[in-house]
Amino acid sequence: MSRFFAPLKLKRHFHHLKISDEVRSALLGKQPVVALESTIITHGLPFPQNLEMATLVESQIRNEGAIPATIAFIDGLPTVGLHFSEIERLATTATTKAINKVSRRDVAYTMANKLLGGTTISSTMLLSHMAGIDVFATGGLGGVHRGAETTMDISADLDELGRTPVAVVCAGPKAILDIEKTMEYLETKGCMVATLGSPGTNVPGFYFRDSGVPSPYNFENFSQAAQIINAGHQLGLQSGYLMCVPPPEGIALDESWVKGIIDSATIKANKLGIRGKKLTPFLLGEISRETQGVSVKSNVDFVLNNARAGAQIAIEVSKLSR
Ligand code: PSU
Ligand code: MN
Repeated sequence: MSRFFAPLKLKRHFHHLKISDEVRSALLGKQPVVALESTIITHGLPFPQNLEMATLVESQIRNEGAIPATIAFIDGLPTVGLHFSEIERLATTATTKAINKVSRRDVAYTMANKLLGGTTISSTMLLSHMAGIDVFATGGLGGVHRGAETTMDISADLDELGRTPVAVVCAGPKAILDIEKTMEYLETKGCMVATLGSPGTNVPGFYFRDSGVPSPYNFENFSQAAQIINAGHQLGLQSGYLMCVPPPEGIALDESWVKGIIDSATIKANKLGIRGKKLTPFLLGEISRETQGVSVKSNVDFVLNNARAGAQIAIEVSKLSR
């Protein structure tokens, strides 16, 4: 059902993607598929934790009964469903920095110049939609940066959520951001936002369970999440869905400890003049250093937790669209 409304012209682009045999046959057989991004491998986590995470998240999705599709640019080729050797190449090349961080604006350049590229949430959504994948799981969302009223630094993730009908399952916007402004911007762009939990549960703020910012909507189980996505698909709505999953008590970080670290990292970035696509990786690196790797461990745990939710949502969506 969902593909019925996809614009016909996408069919042409489908042939320019390299889709693995496993993912292709899962999609043709209407089996649940969960897309995964690769910027978190190339720019979000250090080696070897990036490789560990990328492997664990795929097995997590398989264990839940869905098919994982990690997405990246391999020598310029938009590739959906990476093989282990390709994931390994991304993870190890990340340390040499010879790899592009690809949001929507970087896509054409990366292809034309045959670059190796990690896909952010924005370009992963774009390629997922072209391939016909409805659900995508990751760690934390990009958003409106603090001080955006002067820098205008607003992640391309948000505009993509306004224009591409893919559901992103994550632990909320990162706490390094201005979460209130991020929610305002998503409303303007027309992105549906819902948080797992009883009515009134706030949006989580990756690394914390509760950002203090209200969630426009809530869902209490994965079937409810799938019904929202399915309703949008049936109408042919071309905007995205943000499904927030608060990290469980045991894996969320202590707010009073990490807040100070985030504040000093932000001040340091300003002092050093770090802007644009370098800012998020810089902040994540600083937090990892200052927490002695604790933030990296929770980042991995969040991705795994979201992958479980993403797989369950994909399973429910596939039941509805059969
Ligand atoms: N979440 C993480 N680590 C990351 C990212 C998200 O825990 O590295 C990446 C995602 O790929 C997201 C990107 O799309 O950061 C946003 O970057 P920017 O703020 O430059 O738009
Ligand atoms: Mn930015």
